[in-house]
Amino acid sequence: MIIVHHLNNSRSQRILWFLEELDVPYQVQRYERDPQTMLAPPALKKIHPLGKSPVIVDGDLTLAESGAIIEYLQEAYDAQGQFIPTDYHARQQYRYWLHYAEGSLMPLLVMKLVFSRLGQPPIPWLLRPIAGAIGKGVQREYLDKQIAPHCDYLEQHLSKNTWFVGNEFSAADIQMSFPLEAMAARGALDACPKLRGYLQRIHSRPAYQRALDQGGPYDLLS
Ligand SMILES: N[C@@H](CCC(=O)N[C@@H](CS)C(=O)NCC(=O)O)C(=O)O
Repeated sequence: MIIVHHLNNSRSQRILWFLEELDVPYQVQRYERDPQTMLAPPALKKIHPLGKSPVIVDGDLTLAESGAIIEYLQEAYDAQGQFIPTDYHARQQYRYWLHYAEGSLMPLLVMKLVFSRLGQPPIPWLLRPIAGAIGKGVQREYLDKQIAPHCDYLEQHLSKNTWFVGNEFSAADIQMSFPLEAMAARGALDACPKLRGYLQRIHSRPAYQRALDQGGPYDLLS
């Protein structure tokens, strides 16, 4: 049986969701972030050297990287091709969004998170005011200016498409969900009604709801 090494409030929520969509049996091995550093516990390094989540184990295969896991699960368990487009051009779009989520969007969001925390522990208290000011400056002068065009781009895309690849739900939507949820949680989608509507559509899917029960509290939604 597939084992999902799942970290709370993390990208691995997507893997639980995809497995629920696929209706494939799996077990969840849960890990909790350190409340101070938000890092994963060292135990995850016993599963994969980088100690990040998600990681799945399926028989003799141990696989990390959510995009790679989603591609693998689609290939191995979606015999009917329910979650991948058949049309050639749609298939290239599918590939694009699968990579875009972690390759282009998430690095900016992670940088923003890191710089937003510069004025907080573990930075020594004497340095916090200056570190906090640097963090705000980098966000304002660089990151916010980089992220804004992505919001516009995605909002435009979803004003013409129900799902990321046209009008059919696909595994690319699962991969795109996490950065959009992270953006919504930080108020970055307040001016993006199409993206907020899209998030409502994915949250109302029964498989999404079942995955929440499996993964435990998912505070990105609150
Ligand atoms: N690009 C990787 C990123 C993996 C990653 O950074 N996961 C985060 C959870 S969202 C993590 O494990 N963080 C804990 C840590 O860095 O210790 C993927 O998509 O799987």
